[in-house]
Amino acid sequence: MMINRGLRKVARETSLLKSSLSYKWRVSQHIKKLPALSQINQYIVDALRQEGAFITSLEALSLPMNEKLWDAAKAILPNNPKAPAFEEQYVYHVNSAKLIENSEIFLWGLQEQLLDIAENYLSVPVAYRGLFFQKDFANKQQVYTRLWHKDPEDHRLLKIAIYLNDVNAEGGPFEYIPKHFNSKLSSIKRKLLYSDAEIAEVVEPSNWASCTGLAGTVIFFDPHHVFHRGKVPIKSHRDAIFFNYHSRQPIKVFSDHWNAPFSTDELLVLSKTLSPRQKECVFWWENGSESFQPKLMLETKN
Ligand SMILES: O=C(O)CCC(=O)C(=O)O
Repeated sequence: MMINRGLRKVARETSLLKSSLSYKWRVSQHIKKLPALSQINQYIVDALRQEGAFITSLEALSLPMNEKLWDAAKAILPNNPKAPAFEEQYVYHVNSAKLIENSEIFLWGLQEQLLDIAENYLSVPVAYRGLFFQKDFANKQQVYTRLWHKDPEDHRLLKIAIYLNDVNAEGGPFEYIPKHFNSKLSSIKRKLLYSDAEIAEVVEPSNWASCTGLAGTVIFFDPHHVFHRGKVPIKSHRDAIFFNYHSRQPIKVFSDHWNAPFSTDELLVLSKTLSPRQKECVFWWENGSESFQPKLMLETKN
């Protein structure tokens, strides 16, 4: 038993090391091809590198598709359930059919400016993993992504969260521990999820960053490099969209949502009007005649 566990650990660490060397090689090959950034976009990338996150708003970003995104979100929100369907349900995800009817939301995440930010931050060609449009219920369940964690999928990840309603301290804000605390946090025993008490032993709660904000708040963050969680909403629910990006050869992806949440056929429908660059981001695992087979992790519960 002990020997098997030891062998599995060595195999895991060897595979991670190989993936890390491959990532470094791909970065060195791509560095000269990175798109130029405007000053504000460079500022976002720098903040992601230093702090692990950057908070702004749709208004400040002023992206061409903002209005279309907002109209599409407004068409979906009234049809979301008012209450959880079963006692333990803490989050509801809008299904792919509704997202295809309102395809502007998927397309918002593929705007050139966002792909430029993602490509510069990841330093390699981008995989666009789609989005989760979700409602987090105020039902006091402190489970899964409401506990502190780091996402394991790739060496660098980018998520962009948009709040669709006002989110105060009791409405389930996204929270993270700024990156410079990582050295202190490296002392805690490695596992997937941590309680408030376990994190508070190492980093005082006054240092936790709580992203409260009005509807239209946008948060760029790297969930691989910062501990983060959705704080349990106590008084009101939270409506939000999370867009996801990583490299085209991630370490591993969750088996239940590696197309997040679309099938390949649905992605084909959504991609009809896309540019070649955008298509490559969507069908990231295809590379000419070669295709990358992502390693799959067990299903998540969210
Ligand atoms: O719900 C939240 O605010 C946290 C989401 C999260 O953990 C993630 O997207 O990795």
